[in-house]
Amino acid sequence: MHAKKLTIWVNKMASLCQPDRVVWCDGSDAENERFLNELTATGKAIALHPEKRPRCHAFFSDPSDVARVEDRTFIASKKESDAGPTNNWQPPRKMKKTMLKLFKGSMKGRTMYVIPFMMGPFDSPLSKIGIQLTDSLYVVVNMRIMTRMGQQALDRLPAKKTFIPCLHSIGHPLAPGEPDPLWPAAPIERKYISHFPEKRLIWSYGSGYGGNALLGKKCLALRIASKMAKDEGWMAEHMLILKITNPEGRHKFFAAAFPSACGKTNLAMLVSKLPGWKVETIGDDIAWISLDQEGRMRAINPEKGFFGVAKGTSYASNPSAMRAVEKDTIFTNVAITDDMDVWWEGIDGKPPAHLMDWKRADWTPDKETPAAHPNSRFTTAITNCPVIAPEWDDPEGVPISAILVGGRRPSTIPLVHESVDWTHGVFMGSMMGSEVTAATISTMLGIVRRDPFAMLPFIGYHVGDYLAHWLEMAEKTEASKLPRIYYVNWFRKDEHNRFLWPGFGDNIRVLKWIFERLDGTAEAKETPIGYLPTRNAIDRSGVNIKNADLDALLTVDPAEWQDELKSINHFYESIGEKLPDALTDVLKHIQAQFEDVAGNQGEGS
Ligand code: GTP
Ligand code: SPV
Ligand code: MN
Repeated sequence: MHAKKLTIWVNKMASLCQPDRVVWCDGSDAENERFLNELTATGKAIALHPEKRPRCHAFFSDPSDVARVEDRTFIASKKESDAGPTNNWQPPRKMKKTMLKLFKGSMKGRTMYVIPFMMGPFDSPLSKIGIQLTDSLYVVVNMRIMTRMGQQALDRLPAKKTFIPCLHSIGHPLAPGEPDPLWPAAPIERKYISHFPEKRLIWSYGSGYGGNALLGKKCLALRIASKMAKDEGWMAEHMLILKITNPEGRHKFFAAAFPSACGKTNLAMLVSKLPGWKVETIGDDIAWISLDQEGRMRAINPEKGFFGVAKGTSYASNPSAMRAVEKDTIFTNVAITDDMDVWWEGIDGKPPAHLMDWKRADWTPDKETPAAHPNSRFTTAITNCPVIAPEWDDPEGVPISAILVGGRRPSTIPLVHESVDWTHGVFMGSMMGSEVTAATISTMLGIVRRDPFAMLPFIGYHVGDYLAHWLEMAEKTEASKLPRIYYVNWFRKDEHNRFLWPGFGDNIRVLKWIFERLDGTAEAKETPIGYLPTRNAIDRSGVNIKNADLDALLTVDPAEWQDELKSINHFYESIGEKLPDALTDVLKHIQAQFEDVAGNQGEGS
């Protein structure tokens, strides 16, 4: 029955896109090897040094196709009010009409690959099956790393009863004899990354890069899943999941929402600078969270691999990621050394005298452009990660004790602060801001934008309804069973633009404070914005962090916060009437507390 539905859909899409042939992928090693051989034979991929990077390949995208395109990402819900002010809305009929024209014959001269994949552990009740049709072999070999792909996913179809259809074309049909570019794609104005939330359907046209094309990731596991989660009472979030163990051997699980290129992969694989403390990885980008029978929030990682930022990754900053990419890895838009190894800005050591840059051109250190693209990425299996947690594939998921939110904020936001209750925690998530990074194509790079729970580009419905959903989740259980919410900021700077906090492995010092707050043993002081650590509550053993720097990191400056609260209020107004009143109440309460403090100071001194 379900198999029949699948065949009918595949045939229908094949007659629309008119590929020369249709290939069903089984996900086997042999098949993968065949695909990679084909990709290297056509020059699309470069095989790296067989001893230095065994079974690793490099790809280089077209310079117009290097990141997610938020301007070309659409939510085609029936009603505009269901997409809300933060999404590009299109009426579903119009969207379909536009895209049907583009898809018609879009795979001519190419192969259509059918990729069955599972998001989540095979036997988890929360897992979903997706079927992606694509004319990009690059997408196929990446989806094999990122998802549980192939026959095993197909075998679950009768049990799951349904699948999420994901149609993808790079939008570059070939006339007979026409040469195939190394990275075919459609021009920006013809790219469409479209979601039909009510139909649970994804249509993506014109891009072969990352979240635009690996449809299990942002399209399915966040935009469509967030809508399903809203309807069904669970949550799909842009969060890493980690396991933290203290020196006594007790552990907890934390989830953390940071915007793109703001440190999720790094925190998920943190190598502790504090003896006895240990972090292990469950996931680095997406968490699906539901309430268990006891009323606790449990999370699974729907993915099976990492599509991580290469730039800035080094043995010094993230040794576990470096070890994960030593073998069986795909690199995209990195630079290549003369001995066929990879290189990027921020990797260990000095730049070599000569490289091939991400545009496949000669590069020497005097060249003004970077050798690797700022959004260069590695695709590697989670099982390659040396610090993977044993629970990573547990169908039940792991119980979450703390949710961290954060982003790149050069000022205002302290190193860490704790919410007073769930509603205040949701306020923290709702007001998140961050400097825009290269993970999306944007003219706003470096400018702070509001990004609630790091989900701004990924909420498949109205942002006001999304925030209401966060509040509703709490009504289904007891307050004591909910994770506590913390706001962290590794990116605060001094007046010379220097990071005040060492970050990376030293972030364990903040995780330790959170762990001990949950145990009720760490000290905190109350401020208008929540609980902050006292200076001595942050463990500085084995590192030289000056008192003045730590004091600056823990400063809550009333003048800065006046501006912040104004800016949050402005953002809230843009959300409109669907914004829950409870969040405006928190905003007013914080405002009033600042006024109290100012009043008291005036009277007292
Ligand atoms: P996406 O995959 O785009 O969702 O990104 P991500 O949130 O996983 O970000 P990632 O961990 O890949 O980090 C992105 C960039 O932030 C890298 O260049 C890191 O070097 C830098 N970064 C990560 N953690 C820290 C930190 O603690 N301090 C500082 N200063 N930089 C960091
Ligand atoms: C992000 O941008 O948040 C990513 C990379 O994780 S992509 O898969 O392109 O969305
Ligand atoms: Mn991400």
